[in-house]
Amino acid sequence: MASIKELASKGNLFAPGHRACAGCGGTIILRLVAAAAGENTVFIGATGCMEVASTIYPYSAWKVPFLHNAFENSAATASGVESAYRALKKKGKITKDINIIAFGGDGGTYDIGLQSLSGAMERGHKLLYICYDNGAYMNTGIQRSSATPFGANTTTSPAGSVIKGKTQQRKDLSEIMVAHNIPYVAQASLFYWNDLVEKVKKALKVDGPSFINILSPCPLGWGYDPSETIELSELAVATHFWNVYECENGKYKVNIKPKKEKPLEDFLFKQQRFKHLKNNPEILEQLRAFLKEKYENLLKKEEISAR
Ligand SMILES: Cc1ncc(C[n+]2csc(CCOP(=O)(O)OP(=O)(O)O)c2C)c(N)n1
Ligand code: SF4
Ligand SMILES: [Mg+2]
Repeated sequence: MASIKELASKGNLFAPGHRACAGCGGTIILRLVAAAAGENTVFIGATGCMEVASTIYPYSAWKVPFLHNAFENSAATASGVESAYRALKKKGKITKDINIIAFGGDGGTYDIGLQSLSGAMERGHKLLYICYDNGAYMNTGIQRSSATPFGANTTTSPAGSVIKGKTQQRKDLSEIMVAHNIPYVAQASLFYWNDLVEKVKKALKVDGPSFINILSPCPLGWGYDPSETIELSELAVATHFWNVYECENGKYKVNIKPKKEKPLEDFLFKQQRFKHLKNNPEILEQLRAFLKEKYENLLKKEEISAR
């Protein structure tokens, strides 16, 4: 298990002074991922808040090599980096082991970069792809994505008299990644930082592609006080809004099974984006049923894996 001391000894490979909002979950994720991976790492970032806020020319928050990408192609670029690295290693021009980590937000991963991600995973490149999922296109003003939860208010799924927030349930990208038959797929939450760090280390050791989806609270887009990012990361798991699990070579393990389950409302009503659901119980119940089924299905898959 990782210790705080061990992580702190790595220094900040993702440095402070970037332009993200106070309390941004994405920056905490990147800092933890960078600390877990260490300095022999190349990061490849799709456009989105984490790229825009960390690399405003001529500044960079990255103390390791970072490749800026368009929205669509972070995984494609990472595939190229990995192929070049493999060739140079074969020729003896590179001797050290290097981690290749591509990342993107939910817009850049669930939607716009899905084709290049799918290709990279199917071709079997040895790289880790991290999705920081804040549930909307935050950088351009909170537009809905296929990761936006059912019922959430965004600027393109506005809660009003016509619709009551997003009218579709979220796409399950982690399960789409499992369907690629890659060696390692996981979901993580910031609150369980140790689990997150261990997952990054495990993913980087795998001989092939790996994917980790991390819930990324966003004070601006979710509408909550920046001091509550970590609390929301815990509540998301305790209410089964977000499940912390892994699928290693097709075998499922639910890493966090909350001892004290909490009502979904505890998570939802700390956020402005769900406040209209107080007056729309039928939408809340549809969301609750969807989440309940997801968690129960995961437990079933875990049980089958153990047989
Ligand atoms: C092809 C393309 N379309 C639109 C944009 C504008 N754009 C830049 S960042 C962004 C939102 C990114 O959303 P997401 O990937 O979820 O990351 P977040 O901003 O939420 O961190 C958009 C729409 C772009 N850069 N390229
Ligand atoms: S809008 Fe959200 S994701 Fe973007 S920097 Fe601010 S808190 Fe982070
Ligand atoms: Mg987003």
